[in-house]
Amino acid sequence: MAVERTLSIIKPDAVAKNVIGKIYTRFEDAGLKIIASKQVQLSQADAEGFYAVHKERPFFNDLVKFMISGPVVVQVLEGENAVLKHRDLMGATDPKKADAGTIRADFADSIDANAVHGSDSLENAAIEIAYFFAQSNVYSR
Ligand code: RTP
Ligand code: MG
Repeated sequence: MAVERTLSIIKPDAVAKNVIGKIYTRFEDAGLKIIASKQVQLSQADAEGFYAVHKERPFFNDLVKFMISGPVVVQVLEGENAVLKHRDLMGATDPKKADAGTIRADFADSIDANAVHGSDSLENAAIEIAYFFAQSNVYSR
């Protein structure tokens, strides 16, 4: 299996719940290395740009409003099969449908406030990582 990188965001609801460390521990326990990280308050333009693929979806405005409602923590995770491994750790988009023991089952309240984001493909991971981090701030090891 190939070593991959993926982009993870701890969303405002999970930051407000003070579970950044608990979520980081799940990444590390699964063998994913945090090779870049920052806490940031997204602007409306930042959030709209990041979620541009969802621009035409009915939930777009609420999603942007939620993502700028407080600071987020953004990180690059690196490891074997990182994209899929991270999606598995996150669980289903709707926490009511998420498997027990996943991040969303344990920390998310609703499909809107669902604790975390993760890239859904290797191709999107590269785009999303570049959206948030200069190459010089990603510390592969
Ligand atoms: P994410 O991008 O945040 O990792 O989540 P995802 O891939 O599991 O879900 P996606 O389809 O990419 O949707 C992005 C975010 O929009 C919100 N959403 N709301 N009300 C709805 O039907 C609905 N569908 C999606 C969720 O917060 C989702 O994480
Ligand atoms: Mg998505």
